[in-house]
Amino acid sequence: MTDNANLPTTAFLTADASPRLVVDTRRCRGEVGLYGATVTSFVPAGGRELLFVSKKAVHDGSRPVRGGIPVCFPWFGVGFMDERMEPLHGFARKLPWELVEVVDDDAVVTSRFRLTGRLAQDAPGRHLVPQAFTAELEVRMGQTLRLELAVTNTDSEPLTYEVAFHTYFSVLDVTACRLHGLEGVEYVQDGVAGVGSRYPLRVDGHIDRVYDSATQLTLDDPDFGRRITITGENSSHAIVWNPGPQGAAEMTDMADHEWVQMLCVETARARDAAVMVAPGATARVAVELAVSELPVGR
Ligand code: TA6
Repeated sequence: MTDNANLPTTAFLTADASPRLVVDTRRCRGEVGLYGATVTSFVPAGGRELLFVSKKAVHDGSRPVRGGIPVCFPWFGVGFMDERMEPLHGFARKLPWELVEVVDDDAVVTSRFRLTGRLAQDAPGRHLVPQAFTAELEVRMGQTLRLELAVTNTDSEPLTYEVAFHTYFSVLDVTACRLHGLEGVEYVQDGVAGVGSRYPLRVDGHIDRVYDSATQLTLDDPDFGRRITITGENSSHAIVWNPGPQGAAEMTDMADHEWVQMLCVETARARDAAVMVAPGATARVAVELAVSELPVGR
């Protein structure tokens, strides 16, 4: 669907080189780029932007946008096989998805984006996951933001895949934030195992940890006075990533100082918990992001 005539009045497609679905209702405003089906903005009514997008992000479809919520699929990072799978984070975030439908039920605008194995046939890395599939990303924008990836195995062979919602949260100063829910939880960083301390996580530089966690997390940002609640469904891991000053300086699509303004808290189904779907079956993984006022004193 690329025709604005079929959209509700609360949504429209931009007609520029990087087409985006823009949703504007009394509950929220948001944007989803068709390239990678990447949510790049979500602003709940009366609130501020939830998602970080770098000022140096590239929006011409030549590479994933540095920010928003790229969908890592059909693998996360270097993948679930023993050898390194390329490209990093799978091919889905580097392909245009089809917009299937947009429905406004008054409280929530639901948009659906589709990527099939056929659309991905020429993508680098496709041979690593060669099965026929249909992936459908449902984006629900209301008072909260909910993403669900439903993958149907349309092949005669079983399908194994990983998925991560690689969410970049916008924060005023990451060093003042606290991430709750990973206390005492096991993680791996650079191949080395560790365990979260008994205190909420503070980030003051580079971090790249894959936590063995499927529980609800909360990110408290005292400077913005807000709490973000991150609820995964059918997920297995939480990834916390910030490039730190040196990492940001090395990236061409992130400004040097911007590491302070973002924190990735990713919701994934990955590694030993990769999804296995039988022929004809569908599997779903989802995340819901809700914003509330930070209780006084936190
Ligand atoms: O999910 C964390 C991570 O895998 C980091 O290791 C870091 O490289 C980040 O993702 C961003 O990856 P990208 O390919 O978008 O530069």
